[in-house]
Amino acid sequence: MTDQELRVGIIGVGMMGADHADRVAHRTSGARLVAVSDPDTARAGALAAQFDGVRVVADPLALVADDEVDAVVIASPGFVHEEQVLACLEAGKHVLCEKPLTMDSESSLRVLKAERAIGRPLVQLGFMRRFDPEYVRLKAIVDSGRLGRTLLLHNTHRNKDVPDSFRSEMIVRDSLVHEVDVARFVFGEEITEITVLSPAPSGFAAEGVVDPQVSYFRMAGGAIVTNEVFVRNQVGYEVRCEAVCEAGSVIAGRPWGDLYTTAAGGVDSGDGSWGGAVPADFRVRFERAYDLELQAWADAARRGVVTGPTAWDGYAATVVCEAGMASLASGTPVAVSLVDQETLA
Ligand code: ISE
Repeated sequence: MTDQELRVGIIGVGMMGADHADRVAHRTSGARLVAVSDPDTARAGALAAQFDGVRVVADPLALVADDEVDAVVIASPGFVHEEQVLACLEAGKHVLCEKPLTMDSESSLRVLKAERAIGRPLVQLGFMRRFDPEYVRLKAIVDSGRLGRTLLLHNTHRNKDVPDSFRSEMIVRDSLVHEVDVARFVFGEEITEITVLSPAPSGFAAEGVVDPQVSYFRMAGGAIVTNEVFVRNQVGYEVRCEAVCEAGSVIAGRPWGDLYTTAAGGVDSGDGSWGGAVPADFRVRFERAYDLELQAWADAARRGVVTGPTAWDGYAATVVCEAGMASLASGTPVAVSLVDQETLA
Protein backbone atom coordinates (compact mmCIF):
# COMPACT_ATOMS: atom_id res chain seq x y z
CA MET A 1 0.00 0.00 0.00
CA THR A 2 3.03 2.28 -0.36
CA ASP A 3 1.30 4.77 -2.62
CA GLN A 4 -1.79 5.00 -0.50
CA GLU A 5 -2.37 7.15 2.54
CA LEU A 6 -2.40 5.26 5.82
CA ARG A 7 -5.81 5.74 7.42
CA VAL A 8 -5.20 5.82 11.17
CA GLY A 9 -7.56 5.21 14.08
CA ILE A 10 -6.59 6.17 17.63
CA ILE A 11 -7.85 4.36 20.72
CA GLY A 12 -7.70 6.42 23.89
CA VAL A 13 -7.66 10.19 23.58
CA GLY A 14 -6.35 11.28 26.96
CA MET A 15 -3.20 13.39 27.10
CA MET A 16 -1.05 11.17 24.89
CA GLY A 17 -3.76 10.05 22.47
CA ALA A 18 -4.89 13.63 21.86
CA ASP A 19 -1.28 14.65 21.25
CA HIS A 20 -0.87 11.82 18.74
CA ALA A 21 -4.16 12.77 17.04
CA ASP A 22 -2.81 16.23 16.33
CA ARG A 23 0.46 14.71 15.16
CA VAL A 24 -1.18 12.26 12.76
CA ALA A 25 -3.58 14.91 11.48
CA HIS A 26 -1.01 17.66 10.94
CA ARG A 27 2.56 16.42 11.07
CA THR A 28 2.76 12.87 9.71
CA SER A 29 3.09 12.64 5.97
CA GLY A 30 1.36 9.80 4.20
CA ALA A 31 -1.04 9.31 7.10
CA ARG A 32 -4.54 10.58 7.79
CA LEU A 33 -6.52 10.52 11.02
CA VAL A 34 -9.92 8.97 10.31
CA ALA A 35 -11.35 7.72 13.62
CA VAL A 36 -10.97 7.98 17.39
CA SER A 37 -12.38 5.94 20.24
CA ASP A 38 -12.52 6.62 23.97
CA PRO A 39 -14.78 5.45 26.82
CA ASP A 40 -15.38 9.16 27.41
CA THR A 41 -17.39 9.73 24.23
CA ALA A 42 -17.78 13.46 24.91
CA ARG A 43 -14.00 13.79 25.04
CA ALA A 44 -13.67 11.76 21.83
CA GLY A 45 -16.34 13.89 20.14
CA ALA A 46 -14.70 17.16 21.16
CA LEU A 47 -11.35 15.96 19.82
CA ALA A 48 -12.81 14.63 16.55
CA ALA A 49 -14.54 17.96 15.98
CA GLN A 50 -11.15 19.67 15.79
CA PHE A 51 -10.30 17.82 12.57
CA ASP A 52 -12.00 17.29 9.23
CA GLY A 53 -13.55 13.92 8.53
CA VAL A 54 -12.70 12.19 11.80
CA ARG A 55 -15.35 9.81 13.13
CA VAL A 56 -15.95 8.71 16.71
CA VAL A 57 -16.31 4.94 17.02
CA ALA A 58 -17.57 4.15 20.49
CA ASP A 59 -16.33 0.55 20.67
CA PRO A 60 -12.52 0.33 20.39
CA LEU A 61 -12.71 -3.15 18.90
CA ALA A 62 -15.12 -1.86 16.24
CA LEU A 63 -12.55 0.83 15.41
CA VAL A 64 -9.93 -1.89 14.94
CA ALA A 65 -12.26 -3.88 12.68
CA ASP A 66 -13.42 -0.83 10.70
CA ASP A 67 -12.75 -1.25 6.97
CA GLU A 68 -11.75 2.38 6.67
CA VAL A 69 -9.04 2.07 9.32
CA ASP A 70 -5.72 0.69 8.02
CA ALA A 71 -3.64 1.01 11.18
CA VAL A 72 -4.19 1.77 14.85
CA VAL A 73 -2.50 3.81 17.58
CA ILE A 74 -3.28 2.50 21.07
CA ALA A 75 -2.98 5.17 23.75
CA SER A 76 -5.47 3.65 26.18
CA PRO A 77 -4.56 2.51 29.73
CA GLY A 78 -2.29 -0.55 29.91
CA PHE A 79 -4.93 -2.90 31.30
CA VAL A 80 -6.86 -2.91 28.00
CA HIS A 81 -3.82 -3.23 25.73
CA GLU A 82 -3.82 -7.01 25.45
CA GLU A 83 -7.35 -7.22 24.07
CA GLN A 84 -6.82 -4.27 21.72
CA VAL A 85 -3.44 -5.39 20.37
CA LEU A 86 -4.74 -8.94 19.86
CA ALA A 87 -7.67 -7.48 17.91
CA CYS A 88 -5.24 -5.57 15.66
CA LEU A 89 -3.27 -8.76 15.06
CA GLU A 90 -6.43 -10.66 14.24
CA ALA A 91 -7.43 -7.93 11.78
CA GLY A 92 -3.91 -7.96 10.27
CA LYS A 93 -3.42 -4.24 11.04
CA HIS A 94 -0.27 -2.43 12.03
CA VAL A 95 -0.42 -1.05 15.55
CA LEU A 96 1.62 1.47 17.50
CA CYS A 97 1.00 0.57 21.14
CA GLU A 98 2.00 2.96 23.90
CA LYS A 99 3.89 1.30 26.72
CA PRO A 100 3.40 -0.91 28.63
CA LEU A 101 2.67 -3.61 26.05
CA THR A 102 0.47 -5.32 28.66
CA MET A 103 0.27 -5.52 32.42
CA ASP A 104 2.24 -8.73 33.01
CA SER A 105 4.65 -11.14 31.38
CA GLU A 106 2.07 -13.86 30.62
CA SER A 107 -0.16 -11.52 28.68
CA SER A 108 2.81 -9.94 26.86
CA LEU A 109 3.92 -13.42 25.87
CA ARG A 110 0.43 -14.16 24.56
CA VAL A 111 0.67 -11.09 22.33
CA LEU A 112 4.13 -12.11 21.15
CA LYS A 113 2.91 -15.60 20.31
CA ALA A 114 -0.16 -14.28 18.50
CA GLU A 115 2.05 -12.04 16.35
CA ARG A 116 4.44 -14.91 15.67
CA ALA A 117 1.49 -17.11 14.67
CA ILE A 118 0.39 -14.74 11.93
CA GLY A 119 3.89 -14.83 10.52
CA ARG A 120 4.68 -11.12 10.14
CA PRO A 121 5.44 -8.34 12.60
CA LEU A 122 2.68 -5.76 13.09
CA VAL A 123 3.39 -4.34 16.54
CA GLN A 124 5.55 -1.30 17.33
CA LEU A 125 5.97 -0.17 20.94
CA GLY A 126 5.78 3.49 21.92
CA PHE A 127 9.31 3.76 23.31
CA MET A 128 9.87 7.24 21.90
CA ARG A 129 13.32 7.83 23.34
CA ARG A 130 14.72 5.61 20.60
CA PHE A 131 13.71 8.38 18.19
CA ASP A 132 14.98 11.34 20.23
CA PRO A 133 17.90 12.87 18.27
CA GLU A 134 20.04 13.11 21.43
CA TYR A 135 19.53 9.46 22.39
CA VAL A 136 20.13 8.43 18.79
CA ARG A 137 23.38 10.37 18.80
CA LEU A 138 24.45 8.90 22.15
CA LYS A 139 23.91 5.42 20.78
CA ALA A 140 25.77 6.21 17.55
CA ILE A 141 28.81 7.48 19.53
CA VAL A 142 28.73 4.45 21.83
CA ASP A 143 28.37 2.09 18.87
CA SER A 144 31.25 3.73 17.00
CA GLY A 145 33.56 2.24 19.63
CA ARG A 146 35.75 5.33 19.76
CA LEU A 147 35.21 5.69 23.51
CA GLY A 148 35.92 2.02 24.13
CA ARG A 149 33.43 -0.30 25.82
CA THR A 150 30.46 1.13 27.70
CA LEU A 151 30.75 0.29 31.38
CA LEU A 152 27.93 2.25 33.00
CA LEU A 153 24.75 4.05 32.06
CA HIS A 154 23.24 6.62 34.45
CA ASN A 155 19.62 7.60 33.88
CA THR A 156 17.66 10.42 35.50
CA HIS A 157 13.90 10.57 34.98
CA ARG A 158 11.89 13.22 36.81
CA ASN A 159 8.31 14.33 36.39
CA LYS A 160 6.90 17.50 37.88
CA ASP A 161 3.85 15.78 39.31
CA VAL A 162 1.52 12.81 38.90
CA PRO A 163 -2.02 12.06 40.13
CA ASP A 164 -2.50 10.41 43.55
CA SER A 165 -3.54 7.24 41.70
CA PHE A 166 0.08 6.87 40.52
CA ARG A 167 1.28 4.26 43.02
CA SER A 168 4.80 2.92 43.65
CA GLU A 169 4.34 0.04 41.18
CA MET A 170 3.39 2.50 38.44
CA ILE A 171 6.66 4.32 38.93
CA VAL A 172 8.24 1.04 37.83
CA ARG A 173 5.75 -0.03 35.15
CA ASP A 174 4.92 3.35 33.57
CA SER A 175 8.02 5.46 34.21
CA LEU A 176 11.08 3.24 34.78
CA VAL A 177 9.94 1.16 31.81
CA HIS A 178 11.49 3.87 29.59
CA GLU A 179 14.92 3.38 31.20
CA VAL A 180 14.48 -0.37 30.82
CA ASP A 181 14.08 0.14 27.10
CA VAL A 182 16.87 2.72 26.90
CA ALA A 183 19.31 0.31 28.57
CA ARG A 184 18.35 -2.52 26.18
CA PHE A 185 18.54 -0.09 23.23
CA VAL A 186 21.93 1.42 24.09
CA PHE A 187 23.64 -1.86 24.95
CA GLY A 188 21.78 -4.04 22.47
CA GLU A 189 21.63 -6.63 25.25
CA GLU A 190 19.08 -7.98 27.68
CA ILE A 191 18.86 -7.03 31.35
CA THR A 192 19.58 -10.01 33.58
CA GLU A 193 18.86 -8.60 37.04
CA ILE A 194 17.08 -5.62 38.57
CA THR A 195 17.18 -4.07 42.01
CA VAL A 196 14.77 -1.33 43.08
CA LEU A 197 15.63 0.56 46.26
CA SER A 198 13.29 2.71 48.36
CA PRO A 199 14.95 5.87 49.67
CA ALA A 200 13.11 7.96 52.25
CA PRO A 201 10.18 9.39 50.27
CA SER A 202 9.79 13.04 49.39
CA GLY A 203 7.32 14.99 51.51
CA PHE A 204 5.38 15.53 48.27
CA ALA A 205 4.92 11.79 47.66
CA ALA A 206 1.35 10.53 47.93
CA GLU A 207 0.59 8.56 51.10
CA GLY A 208 2.39 5.20 51.00
CA VAL A 209 4.14 5.87 47.67
CA VAL A 210 7.89 5.32 47.32
CA ASP A 211 9.08 8.40 45.40
CA PRO A 212 11.88 8.84 44.42
CA GLN A 213 13.07 5.35 43.53
CA VAL A 214 16.60 4.30 42.75
CA SER A 215 17.23 1.17 40.76
CA TYR A 216 19.97 -0.61 38.95
CA PHE A 217 20.11 -3.17 36.18
CA ARG A 218 22.78 -5.70 35.46
CA MET A 219 23.23 -6.16 31.71
CA ALA A 220 24.00 -9.49 30.05
CA GLY A 221 27.52 -8.31 29.23
CA GLY A 222 28.20 -7.24 32.84
CA ALA A 223 27.64 -3.47 32.59
CA ILE A 224 25.59 -1.73 35.30
CA VAL A 225 22.80 0.81 34.71
CA THR A 226 21.71 3.15 37.50
CA ASN A 227 18.36 4.93 37.47
CA GLU A 228 16.69 7.64 39.50
CA VAL A 229 12.96 8.02 38.92
CA PHE A 230 11.30 10.87 40.81
CA VAL A 231 7.74 11.58 39.70
CA ARG A 232 6.89 14.50 41.97
CA ASN A 233 9.99 16.65 41.73
CA GLN A 234 7.89 19.86 41.75
CA VAL A 235 9.96 21.38 38.93
CA GLY A 236 9.33 19.85 35.54
CA TYR A 237 10.33 17.07 33.19
CA GLU A 238 14.02 16.25 33.42
CA VAL A 239 15.31 13.24 31.54
CA ARG A 240 18.99 12.50 31.09
CA CYS A 241 21.10 9.54 30.11
CA GLU A 242 24.86 9.35 30.44
CA ALA A 243 26.96 6.53 29.08
CA VAL A 244 30.29 6.09 30.82
CA CYS A 245 32.78 4.38 28.56
CA GLU A 246 36.37 3.25 29.01
CA ALA A 247 37.74 6.41 27.40
CA GLY A 248 35.08 9.09 27.75
CA SER A 249 31.42 9.68 28.40
CA VAL A 250 28.45 10.90 26.41
CA ILE A 251 25.24 12.46 27.70
CA ALA A 252 21.75 13.00 26.31
CA GLY A 253 19.51 15.61 27.91
CA ARG A 254 22.25 17.76 29.42
CA PRO A 255 20.62 20.74 31.15
CA TRP A 256 21.30 24.24 29.83
CA GLY A 257 23.72 25.09 32.54
CA ASP A 258 25.59 23.57 35.39
CA LEU A 259 23.42 24.98 38.14
CA TYR A 260 20.53 23.44 39.98
CA THR A 261 16.76 23.48 39.60
CA THR A 262 14.27 24.90 42.05
CA ALA A 263 10.55 24.43 42.34
CA ALA A 264 10.20 28.19 42.20
CA GLY A 265 12.06 28.35 38.88
CA GLY A 266 13.83 31.62 38.27
CA VAL A 267 17.19 32.55 36.86
CA ASP A 268 19.08 33.64 39.93
CA SER A 269 22.44 32.28 38.96
CA GLY A 270 23.88 34.28 41.84
CA ASP A 271 22.65 31.76 44.35
CA GLY A 272 23.12 28.86 41.97
CA SER A 273 19.50 28.30 40.96
CA TRP A 274 18.41 27.16 37.53
CA GLY A 275 19.48 29.23 34.57
CA GLY A 276 17.31 27.74 31.85
CA ALA A 277 13.83 26.42 31.25
CA VAL A 278 12.79 22.93 32.37
CA PRO A 279 10.05 21.53 30.09
CA ALA A 280 6.72 21.05 31.81
CA ASP A 281 6.15 17.50 30.63
CA PHE A 282 7.13 14.75 28.23
CA ARG A 283 5.06 16.14 25.36
CA VAL A 284 7.36 19.15 25.28
CA ARG A 285 10.69 17.39 25.94
CA PHE A 286 10.04 14.60 23.46
CA GLU A 287 7.93 16.43 20.88
CA ARG A 288 10.48 15.85 18.12
CA ALA A 289 10.95 12.22 19.18
CA TYR A 290 7.19 11.61 19.00
CA ASP A 291 7.03 13.23 15.56
CA LEU A 292 9.85 11.06 14.28
CA GLU A 293 8.36 7.97 15.95
CA LEU A 294 4.94 8.42 14.32
CA GLN A 295 6.50 9.19 10.95
CA ALA A 296 8.73 6.11 11.10
CA TRP A 297 5.78 3.96 12.15
CA ALA A 298 3.53 5.26 9.37
CA ASP A 299 6.27 4.88 6.74
CA ALA A 300 6.98 1.32 7.86
CA ALA A 301 3.29 0.39 8.08
CA ARG A 302 2.77 1.59 4.51
CA ARG A 303 5.56 -0.76 3.46
CA GLY A 304 4.13 -3.57 5.60
CA VAL A 305 7.10 -3.76 7.99
CA VAL A 306 8.02 -2.77 11.55
CA THR A 307 11.22 -0.76 11.97
CA GLY A 308 10.82 0.61 15.52
CA PRO A 309 10.78 -1.16 18.88
CA THR A 310 9.03 -4.50 18.54
CA ALA A 311 6.63 -6.72 20.46
CA TRP A 312 9.73 -8.51 21.78
CA ASP A 313 10.99 -5.19 23.18
CA GLY A 314 7.59 -4.68 24.81
CA TYR A 315 7.62 -8.21 26.23
CA ALA A 316 11.20 -7.91 27.57
CA ALA A 317 10.38 -4.56 29.19
CA THR A 318 7.30 -6.05 30.85
CA VAL A 319 9.31 -8.95 32.27
CA VAL A 320 11.98 -6.60 33.64
CA CYS A 321 9.34 -4.33 35.21
CA GLU A 322 7.60 -7.30 36.76
CA ALA A 323 10.90 -8.34 38.32
CA GLY A 324 11.36 -4.69 39.34
CA MET A 325 8.04 -4.67 41.16
CA ALA A 326 9.08 -7.83 43.02
CA SER A 327 12.36 -6.15 43.93
CA LEU A 328 10.54 -3.00 45.07
CA ALA A 329 8.55 -5.22 47.46
CA SER A 330 11.54 -7.21 48.74
CA GLY A 331 14.36 -4.67 48.44
CA THR A 332 16.59 -7.42 47.04
CA PRO A 333 17.92 -8.12 43.50
CA VAL A 334 15.55 -10.12 41.30
CA ALA A 335 16.73 -12.15 38.29
CA VAL A 336 15.07 -11.48 34.93
CA SER A 337 14.03 -14.56 33.04
CA LEU A 338 12.93 -14.25 29.42
CA VAL A 339 11.65 -17.00 27.13
CA ASP A 340 13.90 -18.01 24.25
CA GLN A 341 13.44 -15.41 21.51
CA GLU A 342 13.44 -17.98 18.72
CA THR A 343 11.13 -20.61 20.16
CA LEU A 344 9.21 -18.41 22.65
CA ALA A 345 9.42 -21.37 25.05
C1 ISE B 1 4.23 8.57 31.38
O1 ISE B 1 3.31 7.57 31.09
C2 ISE B 1 5.31 8.59 30.38
O2 ISE B 1 5.42 7.78 29.51
C3 ISE B 1 6.34 9.61 30.61
O3 ISE B 1 7.31 9.59 29.61
C4 ISE B 1 6.95 9.36 31.94
O4 ISE B 1 7.91 10.35 32.21
C5 ISE B 1 5.92 9.36 33.03
O5 ISE B 1 6.54 9.10 34.26
C6 ISE B 1 4.84 8.34 32.74
O6 ISE B 1 3.83 8.42 33.70
